[in-house]
Amino acid sequence: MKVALLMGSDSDYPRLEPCVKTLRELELECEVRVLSAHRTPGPLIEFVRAAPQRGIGVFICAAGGAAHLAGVVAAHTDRPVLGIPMDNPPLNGLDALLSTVQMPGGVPVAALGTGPGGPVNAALFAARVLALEDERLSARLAAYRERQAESVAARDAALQGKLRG
Ligand code: RP5
Repeated sequence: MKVALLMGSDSDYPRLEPCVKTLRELELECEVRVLSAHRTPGPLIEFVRAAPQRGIGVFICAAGGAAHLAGVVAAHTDRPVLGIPMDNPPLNGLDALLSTVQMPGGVPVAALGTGPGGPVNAALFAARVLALEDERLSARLAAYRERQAESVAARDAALQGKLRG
């Protein structure tokens, strides 16, 4: 199955590149679109309604400010929806975080953190959902985790070397 990464504006994209990179690293196919809950509500809903026919299993929705993208998508699908609150000024993401996380009961959105961890974790979370029905993806996730642990161990060894002078 595929992932859809939707964003409210192309101005969000530079901070979402780590999400795309992580999805690619896990060999997950992804449709990446600029679709806004406020500026293009009609095309957004058309996209969401047609998405299952194209094999989209999980939606990742990134938006800043009054971030309604994930909530509107969740209102039009039964597939899992992950929300990335973008850390835009002047409130630096607190506005988007609250808009994304405070959904009414009955319309679930899984909110990621604001800041650089959110886009990467959204990709990994989407992969974990799809890996429930995909053993090869599950193995790729295990390998990703292994590489991550090796990288931390290498950085620890480098730090120990530096501290010894
Ligand atoms: C949101 O408004 C977008 O997700 C973006 O984070 C923010 C600002 O959009 P632009 O004015 O840069 O297009 O809907």
